Amino acid sequence: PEYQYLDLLEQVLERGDERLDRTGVGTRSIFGTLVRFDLSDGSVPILTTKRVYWKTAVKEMLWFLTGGTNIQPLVRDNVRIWTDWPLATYRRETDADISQADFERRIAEDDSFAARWGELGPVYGKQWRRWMGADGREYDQIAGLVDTLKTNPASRRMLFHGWNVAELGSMALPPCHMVYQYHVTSDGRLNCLLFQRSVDLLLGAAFNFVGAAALQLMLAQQAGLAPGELVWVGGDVHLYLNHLDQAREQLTRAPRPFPTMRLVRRPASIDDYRIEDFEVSDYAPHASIKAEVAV
Ligand code: THF
Repeated sequence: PEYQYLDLLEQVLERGDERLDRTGVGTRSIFGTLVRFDLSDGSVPILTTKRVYWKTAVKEMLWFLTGGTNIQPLVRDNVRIWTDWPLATYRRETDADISQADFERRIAEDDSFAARWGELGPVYGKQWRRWMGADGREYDQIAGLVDTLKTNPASRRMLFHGWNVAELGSMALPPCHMVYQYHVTSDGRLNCLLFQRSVDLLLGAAFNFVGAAALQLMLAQQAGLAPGELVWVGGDVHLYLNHLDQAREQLTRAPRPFPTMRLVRRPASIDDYRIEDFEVSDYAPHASIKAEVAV
């Protein structure tokens, strides 16, 4: 189960270096960590020491794959984890005193409002599917990856990257989970190594594990492979100072076995997956843990 994750929580609590961060909330952080999850038995790292809304995390991953960078489709699908950043911009620039619910309603219902205020800039989806090259052409890193997985699985160049230096300034937030590298074993297992430069260990990490695992299942299915290991590497791994009590609470809970995730259908391409294609079984988590996200 999730002992490696719980060990990280404990390390950050016990010996994390405390300082003020970009958001003004303050963090305790450690630097340079690695966690391995074995997906070969069908299990996926959906944490059990609190309830994780895994469908939200999978929907987020599917949204990345569409190449979208506007929160409108997320909000219409009841995914609210990206609202805070556009909402903060809207409040700052218009001086409006609008609630999150009212802002989300306008984003969902009013296309021109969404076009103006729901845009995150050239974040994940743009870089993954339409990376603008110096030659003026757009590069689809995901299609390239699927093609290489099928045609040259021994390649050491199977990766995609979100850190487009020239475009960082126009992103609402530079990518946190930024490089995904893949590796195929001689017996046909697909391994993934994800490098994440910045890790909100209480809130974000749980989502990032699920998103990466879901993507690994989709890629494996498309390439006719079986899922192998998910190796997750964290750079600045931190707990926000307003998450310390929640982390302590989570550490009191005994982890349970990870659930399994199965794809119920084999879509024609990596672009054709829907949330209904994902089936999770034997998920028996502890109660959810509430925490504020730092913006
Ligand atoms: N910024 C910060 N500070 N933390 C992050 O985890 C984070 N992300 C994305 C971008 N910036 C970040 C946004 N992802 C939640 C989960 C993921 C997020 C943002 C917020 C969250 O609030 N989760 C709650 C509620 C879930 C729900 O409402 O469905 C939870 O209990 O898990 C990391 O990529």
